[in-house]
Amino acid sequence: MSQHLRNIAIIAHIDHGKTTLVDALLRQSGVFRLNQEMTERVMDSNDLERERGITILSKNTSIQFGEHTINIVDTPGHADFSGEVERILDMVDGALLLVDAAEGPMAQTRFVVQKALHYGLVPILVINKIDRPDARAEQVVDEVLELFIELGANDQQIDFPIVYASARSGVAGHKLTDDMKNMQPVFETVVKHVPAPKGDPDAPLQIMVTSLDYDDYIGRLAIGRIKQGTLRSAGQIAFGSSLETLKSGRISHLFRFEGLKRTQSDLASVGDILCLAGIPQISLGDTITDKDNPMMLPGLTIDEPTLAMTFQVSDSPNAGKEGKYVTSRQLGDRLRKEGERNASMRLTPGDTTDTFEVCGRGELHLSILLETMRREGYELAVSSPRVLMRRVDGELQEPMEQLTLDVPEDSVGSVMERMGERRAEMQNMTGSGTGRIRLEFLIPMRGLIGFRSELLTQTRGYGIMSHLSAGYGPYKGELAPRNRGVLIASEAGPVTAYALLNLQDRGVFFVEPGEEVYMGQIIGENCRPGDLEVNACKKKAVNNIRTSNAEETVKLNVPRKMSMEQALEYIADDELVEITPTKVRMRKALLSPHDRNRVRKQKDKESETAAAKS
Ligand SMILES: Nc1nc2c(ncn2[C@@H]2O[C@H](COP(=O)(O)OP(=O)(O)OP(=O)(O)O)[C@@H](O)[C@H]2O)c(=O)[nH]1
Ligand SMILES: [Mg+2]
Repeated sequence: MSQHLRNIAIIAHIDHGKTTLVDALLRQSGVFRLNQEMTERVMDSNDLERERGITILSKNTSIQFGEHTINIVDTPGHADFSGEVERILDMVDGALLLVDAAEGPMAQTRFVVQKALHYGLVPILVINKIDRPDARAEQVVDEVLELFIELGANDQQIDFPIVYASARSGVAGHKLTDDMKNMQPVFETVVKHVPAPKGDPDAPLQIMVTSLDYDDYIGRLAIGRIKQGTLRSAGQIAFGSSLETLKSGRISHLFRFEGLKRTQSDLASVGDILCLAGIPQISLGDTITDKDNPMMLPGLTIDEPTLAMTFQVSDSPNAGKEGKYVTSRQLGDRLRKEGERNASMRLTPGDTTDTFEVCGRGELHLSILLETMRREGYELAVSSPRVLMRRVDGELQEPMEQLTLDVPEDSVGSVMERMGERRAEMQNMTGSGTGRIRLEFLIPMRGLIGFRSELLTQTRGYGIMSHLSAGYGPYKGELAPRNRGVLIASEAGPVTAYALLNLQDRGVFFVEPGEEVYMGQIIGENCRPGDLEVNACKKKAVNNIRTSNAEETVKLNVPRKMSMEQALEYIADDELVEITPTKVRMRKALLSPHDRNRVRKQKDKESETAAAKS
């Protein structure tokens, strides 16, 4: 059986078309009956993935090609999920490396190639999007070859097969000039070049748990591949991370992935990728093994979290009005449940019983959790993200990122200036002769927070950025704080057009007439440094001159609407983002001006005494 099995992962930089390629493969393998409608990017199955058009969780599927079964793992391309991709590679023997025919290899391409080489996978290069008018397929092949050489690939690895494709149109060919009709060349190349799984089916069982999932009815699910041995459902097994700590358990359900479904099975052997239920205490990186003759697999490396945020129940005057789950017990339970399946998330109790420290891999990783919770009906407040530093031999170190920017020529100057403020060091600058420049920097992760929206402003929407973890580096010193203060509501009530009109020259507003605000809420950006309290609820005194509300609204500037992510990046240390199922608001952590004054005075005093001492 296993000589007809192929296990592959699809890896690439973000948006190079991985999920679209899986679509085309599924469609052409007859998983869908002819009259069955198939949505686009069917593997991006959760709501958030569909809305954002990105893959967040890797997913398994399998396809029948003649007598061969091809297990496919679609992986996320965003750098925050690199750890997940790395674990997946432990499960496969080959990888389809997708590269956009116009963009060429990008930061994440480099990362996945490095890992694929490290795991000794057989790579197949798929030059995708050859239908793009700006496609430059041949040149991109050379660039990929250079990348392989630079990353130390051996002769055999450099000799990778190449397929040209337009995943969106569902066609591929071995040569650019081929008459392309379908995805057959991709299937053929996989079957021909990727080896069948090796391993002795009669040896003691070994499965490495590479992903976790959760099912409301059967509980925790462990996903992994059989390295050796044979597994029967309802069988007794042992599991754990070392021989000394092995526990015994019983598999209640054994599933395989088939098309888009999980199908129950009662026997599995070498190379099969499985989903197992019945072991609630199992963790990522555990080995599942024979209980009488246990044999361990080397553990997985799981990325350490780099970013922390404080989650707390909302205590604003709005608390409890918009959400379904509002207590700290509900919040704590939800976060603990998340910890069960979200491998790179870590949860610790905060300073008070109402706060929780949530650590994750990056801004996107944490904001996706927040967005998911918000949709489930949670109401909460969160602090701005803090980078987790570490101390090695007395030296303070911080996480660094390798940043690649692709910007129009005329914005290079202003972008470089912003990079300087954010303590980035330029490492490379190349022009493709098309009016766009590629810039590479090494930048502290702190400096990246909030940069995406700034880049879009600086480049009028034409800038592209991607980044990749570059480990830890020495602490780079303080970054300049936000250079503008905020406008804070001094009164509670509905915002009036009259008040906004009179306050317009103070700055930009985040609220519009009619919106309810509360004291201490951040309602705009001051055009000067320093915070300013304003009354945005003031009503017009009754007089003889009549102007209608509508007239005033016309003269108002358009408010700046912030998404949840923009708000998280925007807030300062003494501020919070309040998230409810219907709204995202920003607020001062201390709502009363009196409290804020007291804290400020105390801080001033402390720095005075510190200055006097030194
Ligand atoms: N022109 C063209 N566009 C394509 C092709 N394949 C995919 N796309 C488009 O590229 C975009 C990204 O495609 P996805 O399949 O979501 O890319 P992905 O690699 O799965 O992205 P992540 O999972 O977020 O890393 C979508 O808008 C696709 O429609 C292609 O062959 N030609
Ligand atoms: Mg995808």
